[in-house]
Amino acid sequence: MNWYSAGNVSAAVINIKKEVVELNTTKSEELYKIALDLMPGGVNSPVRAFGSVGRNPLFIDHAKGAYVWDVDGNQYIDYVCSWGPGILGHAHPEVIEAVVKACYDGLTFGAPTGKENTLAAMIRELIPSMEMVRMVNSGTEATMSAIRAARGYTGRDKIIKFKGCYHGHSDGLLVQAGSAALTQSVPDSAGVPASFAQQTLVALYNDRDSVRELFENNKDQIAALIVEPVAANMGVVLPEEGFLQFLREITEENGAVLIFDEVITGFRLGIGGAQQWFGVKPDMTTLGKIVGGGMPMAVYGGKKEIMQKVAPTGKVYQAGTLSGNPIATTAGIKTLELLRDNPSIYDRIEANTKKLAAAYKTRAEKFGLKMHINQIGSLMCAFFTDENVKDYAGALSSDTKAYADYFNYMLNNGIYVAPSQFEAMFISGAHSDEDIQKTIDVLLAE
Ligand code: KE4
Repeated sequence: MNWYSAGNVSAAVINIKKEVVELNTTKSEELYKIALDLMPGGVNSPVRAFGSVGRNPLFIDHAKGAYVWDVDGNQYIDYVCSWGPGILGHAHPEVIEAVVKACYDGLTFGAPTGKENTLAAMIRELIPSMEMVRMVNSGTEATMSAIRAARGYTGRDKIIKFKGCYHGHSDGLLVQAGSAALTQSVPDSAGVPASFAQQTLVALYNDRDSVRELFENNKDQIAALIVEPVAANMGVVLPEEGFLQFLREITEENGAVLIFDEVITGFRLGIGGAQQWFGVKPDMTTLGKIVGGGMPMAVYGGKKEIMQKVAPTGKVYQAGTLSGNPIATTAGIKTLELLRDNPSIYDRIEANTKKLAAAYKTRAEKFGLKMHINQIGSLMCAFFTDENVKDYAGALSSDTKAYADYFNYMLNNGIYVAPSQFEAMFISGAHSDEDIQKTIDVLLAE
């Protein structure tokens, strides 16, 4: 069965961009209709709206291990993993037990706790470049604050980011952004004053000349260069050999702060993240997702001389009511302990990801599909193009309609992958050999 036909969006479901039509009403549909009246697009984050896959969103009832269940009782093998935090699988018993216990001691104090010391020390042990850290509540806050610290440290205003990389939704970073900004084709968001965007220079991922040119044309004006060491918000695009080392050298030469946005890759590509994987040491790093074990928690940090510019020791102001709260730190500590003390998880999830990547390639050959697979560790992406996707233009060459058909085919067969071509597929320690085999069977079905 060719999923192009099998996955064709049934007439019974109307793309949300047009209207929600009650045809085969399900509980998800009912909740969605209510949500549309309450929240923009009925969601609290745009990618959840399923806007590019031609069907209305699933409302999730609960999740456990490798599975999510929607409110209609349908079970799916989950490869979204809440966009990355779920490396241990959903509701890991030891994480839940620790969080529930912590809740009885109070949810938030707005005062320092020993747990923040524990988590900060673990982060420094596992990612030594993070000599000093500050905890915040989202990846957006982490990247926004890291850039402010870099500006305060250098006294410079401009930053460099890469087209198609996504670092959250702070004004200066919503310039040629990836993730849902790319999916919704609003890489330059409305509401961002041109004066803000002017401080953000945009280079091309894996294109050294585009970086050199910006540094040459903005001598001594660039505070920082921020990069996803593995781009995972234009689909998954790997750094070419030596590219990260090149960024390390050119930022060093120009007195600019090198920021690795490891919100996705941190503790995902191994316990030391992408900087350990590639052996390149940034000046600052941002973490999110896994570091909070599923709770709202993110971190920015790096060289002590930079971080000491942050209030109250320095003049770079940044604050947060719930930053480092005892529940999120509990979830983060337990998650990192489980990963640190069971390093074999990384071999297992990488091996399973490689198995899946091979099955996608087999599918493409078997049915003569245009498909390119990028995979590293437990991250992968199936691009619907015959180009070797190694940059933004390559990612954009993908057939997003074919992706939508693939998404619906997989969903109709009990497998939940990212509802957008420009996201990553995440494999967790909870995905069993049977789950992987079922996924392969669905991929290779006639
Ligand atoms: P949050 O503000 O969403 O916690 O993190 C922003 C962020 C920063 N840096 C990187 C590399 C990221 O991938 C993200 C957020 N990732 C997206 C998924 N690609 C979050 C999902 C969503 O926007 O709903």
